[in-house]
Amino acid sequence: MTTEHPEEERHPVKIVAADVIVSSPDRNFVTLKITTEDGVTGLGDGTLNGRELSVASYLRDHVVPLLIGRDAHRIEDAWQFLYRSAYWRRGPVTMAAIAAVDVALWDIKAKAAGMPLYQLLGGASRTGIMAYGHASGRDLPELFDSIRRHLDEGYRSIRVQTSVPGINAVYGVASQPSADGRRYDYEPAQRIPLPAEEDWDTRSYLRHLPGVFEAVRNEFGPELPLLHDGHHRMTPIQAAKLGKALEPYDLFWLEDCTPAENQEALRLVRQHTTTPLAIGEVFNTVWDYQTLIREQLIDYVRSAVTHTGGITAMRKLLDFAAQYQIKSGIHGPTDISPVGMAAALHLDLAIHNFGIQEYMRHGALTNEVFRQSFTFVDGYLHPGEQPGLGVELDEEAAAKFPYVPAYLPFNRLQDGTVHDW
Ligand code: EZ4
Ligand code: CO
Repeated sequence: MTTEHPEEERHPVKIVAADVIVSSPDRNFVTLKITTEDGVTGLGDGTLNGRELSVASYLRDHVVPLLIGRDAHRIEDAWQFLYRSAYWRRGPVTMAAIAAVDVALWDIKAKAAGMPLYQLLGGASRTGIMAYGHASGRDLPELFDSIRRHLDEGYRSIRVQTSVPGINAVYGVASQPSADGRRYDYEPAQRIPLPAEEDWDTRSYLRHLPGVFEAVRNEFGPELPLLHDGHHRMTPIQAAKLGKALEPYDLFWLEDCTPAENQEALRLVRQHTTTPLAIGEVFNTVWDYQTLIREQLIDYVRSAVTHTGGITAMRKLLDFAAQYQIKSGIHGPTDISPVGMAAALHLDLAIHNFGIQEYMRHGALTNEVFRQSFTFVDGYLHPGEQPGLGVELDEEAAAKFPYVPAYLPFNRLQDGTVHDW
């Protein structure tokens, strides 16, 4: 038996630099690059759509000074230190900043091990990651074309969003006019100085949507997994009514049917419908799911690695969910950078309770700034076999695209009342 503490034999690998890079190729991204004394670098994503500079400041002004000199390999300790030592816990800005650090440290650890990150998370539990794409249309012919295009691209699961008669601008519809002249769909943040005002009427939406799903099922048959995003707009009883009305069309999930910071609302929805429920893209900790998971009020966890404290926190959240047969549906819009997306893919591949992964393609400029190793073949994603996350940041390219103010839209009802967007 040795009397020496093994800790004394292991040399820490010190963090010598942490740089916050804000770049706006097709949209704004906040990237953290951590460098160790032996020259290994890791990337983390801290992008928070429409509030990017708050995370950049949180990192630059308050987190980077705490990182210098720390041991890059003590990831759990860094996570707990950043979460607990701030005293002020949770919130999207804080948790995106912690996520950026956490993912960058996992990238470093996996590079140091010479392995793709998923290997450190237990290795692959499957051969590929089922992705869903976003089809949309202002009317049925346009929607059908969009679904066909996605099927041609290889997608095997499709989210369906549609315009609603009497409403001018509805979330998720690619071809409707956008205030900044760009394609409007999954890139709803617009590069304009004030948030665009959109209109909403839940009764019109509830009347229109079941007919659209009926038409889609008639056209594309019973097998294709179909998803829909309610984007937080319904009351519990409205959501219950929609879930019931959609039951004949066998949805894979109905997402964000209510603004779920009131977790108990889902109890009411659940009593009325067997349509599977997905929630949580705006959540940022496991606590936001406590009632939802324990009482089995949802079927899919929608958190993003980028907004929920990184790999470390997501792993715990998804392991908790697994005890209740609740699966992952990790948020993957374009406002998650390729770095955040890669982190999600490594986790998707490793966890047992994988459900589905949202996948929207980034623009060409984004792919110039972030060089990626993931693949998308026949509807399945794979993070690739490069050591670490498999993403490299071209800092020269990033510097060509300075931050551009951009805001998500907001909703008003017909009488002028601000509504959930
Ligand atoms: O509107 O990420 O399911 N996906 C979504 C996204 C969100 C954006 C907001 O930044 O709801 O498109
Ligand atoms: Co959503």
